[in-house]
Amino acid sequence: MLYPQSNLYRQTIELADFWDFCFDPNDVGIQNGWQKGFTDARPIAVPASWNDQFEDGRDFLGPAWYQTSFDLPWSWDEKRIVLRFGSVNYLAEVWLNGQSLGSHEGGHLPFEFDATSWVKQSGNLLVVRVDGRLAFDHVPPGNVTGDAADFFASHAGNFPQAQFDFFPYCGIQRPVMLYATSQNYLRDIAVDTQFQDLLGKIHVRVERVGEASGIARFHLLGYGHHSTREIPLSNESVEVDIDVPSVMLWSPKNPNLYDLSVELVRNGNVIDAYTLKVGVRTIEIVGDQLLLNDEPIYLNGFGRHEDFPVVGRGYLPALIVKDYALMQWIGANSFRTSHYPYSEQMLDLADQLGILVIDETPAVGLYFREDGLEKRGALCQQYVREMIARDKNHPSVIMWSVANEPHSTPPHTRPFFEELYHEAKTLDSTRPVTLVSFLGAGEEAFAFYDLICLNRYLGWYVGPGKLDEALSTLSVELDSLHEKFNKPILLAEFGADAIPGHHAQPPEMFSEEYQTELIVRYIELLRQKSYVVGEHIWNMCDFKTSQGVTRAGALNYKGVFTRDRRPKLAAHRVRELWQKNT
Ligand code: BDP
Repeated sequence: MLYPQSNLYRQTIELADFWDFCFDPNDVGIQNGWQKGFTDARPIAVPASWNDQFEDGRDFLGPAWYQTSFDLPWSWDEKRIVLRFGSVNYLAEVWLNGQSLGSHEGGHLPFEFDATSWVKQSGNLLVVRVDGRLAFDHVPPGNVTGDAADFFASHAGNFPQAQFDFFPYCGIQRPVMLYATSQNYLRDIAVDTQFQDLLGKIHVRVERVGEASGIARFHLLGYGHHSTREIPLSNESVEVDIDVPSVMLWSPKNPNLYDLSVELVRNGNVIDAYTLKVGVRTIEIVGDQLLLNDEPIYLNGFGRHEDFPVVGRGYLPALIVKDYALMQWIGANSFRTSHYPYSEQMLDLADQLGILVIDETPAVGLYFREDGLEKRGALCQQYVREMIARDKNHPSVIMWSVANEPHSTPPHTRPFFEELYHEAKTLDSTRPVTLVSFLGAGEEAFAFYDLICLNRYLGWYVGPGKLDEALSTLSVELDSLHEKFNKPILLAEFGADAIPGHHAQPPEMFSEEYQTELIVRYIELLRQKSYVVGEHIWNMCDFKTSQGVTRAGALNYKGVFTRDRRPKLAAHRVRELWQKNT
């Protein structure tokens, strides 16, 4: 899936504005668009979650209605016009001028509709129904009852009743865009890259729609290199291998990016074009090592969230810049998009700045009660497909994570995760695929995933306050996990809550000192294990979650930065360690 782009052959507008909005607590519903009976429409900012924008809607999860009107820019006649949503959480239904365009399930991933037949030059009315209510057959799940709820001991009874530990923000959370292309257009571009000595190779596959006459032209530009290739069109897809002599590889130290422009040309005229940033790099697991460009790489960084006051999980460009500035300040080289794919812009900047990303689907808190299992399985597959379709061309993305902490003890979870693994590998054989688990040796899926990602809270939830015990248990467990599965291990989560400004000597739980000591001692231990390929602290920043007795102020305080991005004591100590290692 190509992100909308403006150039001589494509044009994009963003419907970012104040839209009309109303809650529909009784699920009155509408027919063919905005319900006339809703008299209490109020302005809402798009994109942003709705929960923190009003005084009466924080815990209301839907359904709700959005409406806006727009005119087209001039010169869009004869064009194919597409309406694209970057992320709507959780269920979206869309009408344009009274016509249903379709629906989408699942937040954090884009979807689009061909609106050509329904859009007018002026006076268009766009209506979106959003339903973020939690349900047992959603992914991620919520409001689970019965036995399955017992699995979620730490979240049980929290309000809202999410089966995951972050606030279930709802709404239109990323940009809504309209874009125009010609009727013959580039549908998709996929690159994968290799190199041998100084010779880089970029394999490009282009999918296009429209008449089969003409050529596809490829320009590669950067670092003194400029080459052009032309391939005659015959099928719906075209492939080419481009050689890059004296290649400048992409890496965290040197995030070199080439410009690849693809043009569709007929009778000498360009009819569509798209430019993609391409980083030439390889990533693979060999033995106990993670190799980037054939060199071992150690991941130090964080699990994170897209989360900020007022906007919730809404797209906030300044926050993206700030978070990368903090990552660079502290010396992080990587993060995981826990527990859902982050914005495309977050990945664009990771490409530019040389940050390594483990890209994770929204499959968090999965449980395996029979009812709804088939639907949840289909959704997990859909998320894997949508995430890879969206993010496959980012050099910064070094790995796919199909799920976080599934409750995968029953036997039928094995085929479930085998299928997800194969889905990811079939779509992209160039990246390792992982699954993040708290089960340890009991996680059968570790047998066939490429890397072991383990979450551990010893000294916190398990053995609170007992750090010596925590460290020796962890050490033994890591060794036996490695012995059992014979794969490299990333400690994908570890940490402790610290209330900013709360101090204790000797350190005790919830103090900045205890968080610091726990993190530093974990890191020191991890560095002694040759098969450990990384440490991701949970979490980079404090973040909002449901209300419950373990979450003071409805915040998870495991950030080494506060929610407003101020360093805690741990941040300074981690910085000393990470700066030394980079
Ligand atoms: C882990 C989850 C993460 C939570 C964390 C915690 O993966 O989402 O926020 O625990 O409890 O199990 O802080």
